[in-house]
Amino acid sequence: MSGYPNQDEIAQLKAKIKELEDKAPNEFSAYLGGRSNCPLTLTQYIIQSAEGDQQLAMLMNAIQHACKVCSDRIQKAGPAGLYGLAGEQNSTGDDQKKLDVIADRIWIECLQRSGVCGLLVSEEQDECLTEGCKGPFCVAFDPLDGSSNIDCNVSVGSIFSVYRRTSSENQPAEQADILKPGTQIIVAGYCMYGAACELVVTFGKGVQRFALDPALGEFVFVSDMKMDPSGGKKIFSCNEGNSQHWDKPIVDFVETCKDTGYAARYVGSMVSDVHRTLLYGGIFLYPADKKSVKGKLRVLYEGFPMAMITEQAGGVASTGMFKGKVQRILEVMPEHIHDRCPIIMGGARDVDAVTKLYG
Ligand code: AHM
Repeated sequence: MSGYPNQDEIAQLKAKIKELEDKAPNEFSAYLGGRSNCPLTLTQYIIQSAEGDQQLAMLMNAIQHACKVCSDRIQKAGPAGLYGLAGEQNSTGDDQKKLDVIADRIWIECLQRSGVCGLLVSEEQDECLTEGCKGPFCVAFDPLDGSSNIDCNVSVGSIFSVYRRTSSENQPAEQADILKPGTQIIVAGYCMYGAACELVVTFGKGVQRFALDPALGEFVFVSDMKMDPSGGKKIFSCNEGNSQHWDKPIVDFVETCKDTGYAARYVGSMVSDVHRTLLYGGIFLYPADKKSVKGKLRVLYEGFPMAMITEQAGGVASTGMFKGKVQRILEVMPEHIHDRCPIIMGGARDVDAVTKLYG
């Protein structure tokens, strides 16, 4: 007896391996790889995508940690008494919910403690935060998007965009370091706190989708996000309650949708509505109107990151008619950190149909 398998035993082992490989996918298949070239966990993906930039990897790990902590607080919000108003108003005059305030604290603490952020812009803060901040990145974020849905356990999300500072790191960062077009964003993403907690991210080379495995505490790869080039499902998503204030092209487009068998879907949380649009197809609109000539949604931490993700997934993101011309969202020049812009995003089939109506 040599202790080594003989030729017959080796052949039997090979046959056994082949049999296992040929089996239909089961609940463990995702964890055993083989579906994509993407690494299995978000942490692995961050390390790979940072391409040796340790500070960028630190930043992205801080962001994924903020999302995990927010997800945990949202899950426990009911029994922990975290629903309802905090009693304050945020920078743009909205009443803050308790969870808005908690999510804001979580994001700020995670980003500051990463040690690599020179400047932060939060929807919940009037001014840029630079105190206690040092490092090459500027991050704009909406810690908890979808305020109206927070207290009724409907999906909400966090949205973020990351810029690399171009000014000297020896000086404190300034507002000008982040008031730049979206074309200069290096990483954008969102986390959806829905039936599952999902984090979607782009480093400017396609879009990847991860889901939080609560047992592991890890975001695990789900799929690449690529919009159906044909436009996908015929779905339009907007708050039609504002239609009396819309301009004619938007009114006409939505009427055409209704006349041509489109389904209406509107959660009222941008993260959820855009997530569905990317996965199923169709179009999401929050256009300008006569009441709000710049629209409702904010450029730096809503419009830009979602536009970058949409474009990276193969879609189109336009402002519609804005300041006298139809613009690509990513080319808008923000004048103020809480600036707003109109948003029309989704597949080319539908977004181009809207922009054509402006002549
Ligand atoms: P918020 O910043 O107060 O949460 O508002 C942002 C939300 C988006 O998530 C959503 O697309 C939109 O506002 C819904 O607005 P409306 O309630 O006017 O339809």
